[in-house]
Amino acid sequence: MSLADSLATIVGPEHVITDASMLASYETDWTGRFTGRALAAVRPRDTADVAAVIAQCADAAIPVCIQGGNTGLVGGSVPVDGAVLLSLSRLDRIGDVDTVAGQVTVGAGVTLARLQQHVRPLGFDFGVDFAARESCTIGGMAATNAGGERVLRYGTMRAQVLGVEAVLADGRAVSRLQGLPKDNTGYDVVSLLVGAEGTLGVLTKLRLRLVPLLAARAVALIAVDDTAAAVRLVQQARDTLPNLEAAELFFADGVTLVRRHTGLPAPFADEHPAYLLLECADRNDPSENLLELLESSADVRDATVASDARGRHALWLYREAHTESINAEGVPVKLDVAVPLRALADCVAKLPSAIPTGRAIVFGHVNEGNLHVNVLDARDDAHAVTDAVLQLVASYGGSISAEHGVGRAKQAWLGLSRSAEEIAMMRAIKDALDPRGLLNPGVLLPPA
Ligand code: 2HG
Ligand code: ZN
Repeated sequence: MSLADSLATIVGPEHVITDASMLASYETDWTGRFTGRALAAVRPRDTADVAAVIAQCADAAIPVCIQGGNTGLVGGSVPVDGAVLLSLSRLDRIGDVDTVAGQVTVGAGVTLARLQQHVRPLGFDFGVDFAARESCTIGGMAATNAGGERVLRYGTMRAQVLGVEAVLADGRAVSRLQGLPKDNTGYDVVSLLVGAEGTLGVLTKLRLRLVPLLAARAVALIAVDDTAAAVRLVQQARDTLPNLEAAELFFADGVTLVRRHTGLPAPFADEHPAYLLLECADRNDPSENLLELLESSADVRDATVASDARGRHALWLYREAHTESINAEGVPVKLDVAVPLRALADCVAKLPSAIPTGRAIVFGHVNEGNLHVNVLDARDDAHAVTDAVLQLVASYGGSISAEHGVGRAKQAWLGLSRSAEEIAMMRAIKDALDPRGLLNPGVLLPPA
């Protein structure tokens, strides 16, 4: 029996896809930059299915590449040639909200938007949010330790995931879903699997911490002179606004692309070099404190504040439409990096002259010094552009990946952010848990 046939006995023939035209959507990433030819795409329904599929592939020594919403930006969600592509989209069950603990257990294939719809009517919210919410899955978000727009207040996925169920490279399942906030009983296997980019195990279920739903919100879009002014304002906002939730930075060239793609009007009568978006959230309308901040700061060139849902959404669009508006111009080289906040303005100023070719559109999450450097017209020079940006970031003691992961795109540069000793430690862990290198080969670490 072929591997595809034996996988069909586990998940049903309709969930083993081998037809080239139907495989295509699993084989290329969201940006269109990364692609690979899978032996088959397999769509298991639950942890037991995943365990059986992994065991079967291990028997046949066929690598397995794992895919959630396929919204990743570092080539970690597409297959390598000849691998089985394991799509987790059918693991989409959401448990009842544990209102006593403020927690919920969800399948890895649940999208962020569905989780939000599930918990919000009960007065809860999820601490991580970002623009790909309709498609990205909780499993993929955990595997990459995604961050997004609320890290300032709630931290990254590692701070939200209290437990996991996962299948290891040999098909054994581990389950740790109790969600105890205090639990000092040895190695933190949950945190190890979160952010491991599917190289140590397949996350199938997640126990999540929920946060209170704060429906009273105010968003300010603020025109500033430059990155340094934005950083000063964010520092002031952090010091004076306990309900500050998001601080996003973008620039005039990004707004031009967003307006071209979306048809949005100019945000202000005059064009400004840089824009800062601040959001506060609380139980009562936080606009007043936000307005006080704007009045007291010497860095505000112009500003507009919205507290109604429609107005807030309109302001957020200038920021959240960046990704699709840039993609509408061509396939960008996408580099998600972080530098210490003190170095952010300097790094942004140096970026245009640091890249050997192309046009860099920059935006990001300012409080974490997290920049999304999207370089257009540089696809043929992706390696040189990547090298230039990552070297610049490393020269500030920054990270080559702030929130998207290392994937295949940045694996060769891992040594810029991690010491040889740390990489050896990671390799030892990988070798212990996946000695034949069958899970997500080439992601994070070079193939064994
Ligand atoms: C965001 O912050 C995402 O919107 C995507 O992390 C960033 O498209 C990007 O480069
Ligand atoms: Zn981001």
